[in-house]
Amino acid sequence: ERKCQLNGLWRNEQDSLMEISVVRDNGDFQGKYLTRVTLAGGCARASPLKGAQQQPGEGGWPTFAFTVRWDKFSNATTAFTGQCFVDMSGKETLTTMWLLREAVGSLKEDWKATRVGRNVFTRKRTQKE
Ligand code: B9F
Repeated sequence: ERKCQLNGLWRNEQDSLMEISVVRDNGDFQGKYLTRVTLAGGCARASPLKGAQQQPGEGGWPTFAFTVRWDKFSNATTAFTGQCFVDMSGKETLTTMWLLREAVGSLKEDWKATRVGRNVFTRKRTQKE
């Protein structure tokens, strides 16, 4: 049963795509993230993603966290945390919140370095079993 396994292609409400290609037995995963929105202008490029998912167990739907390094843009990083849900029809939804950390030049600018938000992901394509 692959429900709430994070492998595959996901899209959020901002039209960003995330492809999770490797999920290890211990829950560690990696993939790439293509953001549709950027604050830098220019075309979107794939950025590396790494995370960890709790093992699906008795405690309800699993939680997870991952980071995206915006290495094509700058040395900014986003950390996401979220949970996977499955509805009656079997549709999976990932609800997340994120912190985007921008590199600033000095401690005096630290106050403005972090943005916060929410993203909801659904599967773009179902995976073949
Ligand atoms: O626009 C960001 C960025 C990093 C350095 C220059 C530009 C990179 C893309 C972030 C995408 C965010 C949203 N996309 C999505 O799917 S991550 C959370 C949202 N969910 C200047 C410095 C830091 C930001 C702007 Fe930049």
